[in-house]
Amino acid sequence: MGQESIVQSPESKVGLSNGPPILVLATRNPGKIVEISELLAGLDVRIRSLADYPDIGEIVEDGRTFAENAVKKATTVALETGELALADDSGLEVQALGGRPGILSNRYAPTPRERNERLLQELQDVEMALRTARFVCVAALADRQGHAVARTGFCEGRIALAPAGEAGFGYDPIFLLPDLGVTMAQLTCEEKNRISHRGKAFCAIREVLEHVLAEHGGLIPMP
Ligand code: ITT
Repeated sequence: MGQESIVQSPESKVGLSNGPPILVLATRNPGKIVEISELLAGLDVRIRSLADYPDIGEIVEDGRTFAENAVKKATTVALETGELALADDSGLEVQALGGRPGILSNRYAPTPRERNERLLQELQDVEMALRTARFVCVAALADRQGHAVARTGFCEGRIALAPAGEAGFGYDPIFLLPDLGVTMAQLTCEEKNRISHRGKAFCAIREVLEHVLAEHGGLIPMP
């Protein structure tokens, strides 16, 4: 992609581009933005999201895996903005459903409430011992040359019999953490980040990001 097609950030447009590097979160999911911002706290970067780049259109998630989709989202946004970009592709795998909804977690039903209702309906005859599930998250970091690195995190649990809790987003109210006896939606953001798939993936990608910022001038070294 040529320089002329780069979508500028608000500060680049008004000549305020000096300062810590910009890191664009390549997501439109507000729940993810809250959690990821907390996971990146203390880094010497200026965090932006796609809300700051309204010219970037929908990125079609046509990969076969979480990793393919995460890398596609991160590289697309890094190339279009000319900045470092960090993407998250994530979802819920339910063992009794052969891993569904998996990479289609966001398209399983039109709204989060309907997705949870559909899942509870599909599992209505499945006993608690067989309601095992895991959240998966792939975090991908891409640089302005389109090179990308990805890290994966998992969180094991079960699908509850009924929703509980108001915090978090998506499937959190029906994702039971058997050791704690609560759903993910009954944890604070800090508690969720300590044990979640996203917390694990972003803790690992944060190490890569720190290295890239300190040693490589914002570029990911080629293997
Ligand atoms: P972006 O692509 O803009 O990041 P998205 O919501 O479309 O946002 P995904 O394609 O990665 O993101 O879909 C992930 C879906 O999986 C998400 O919408 C939720 O339904 C579910 N999900 C992922 N992480 C979750 C979490 O921590 N808690 C609850 N549900 C989660």
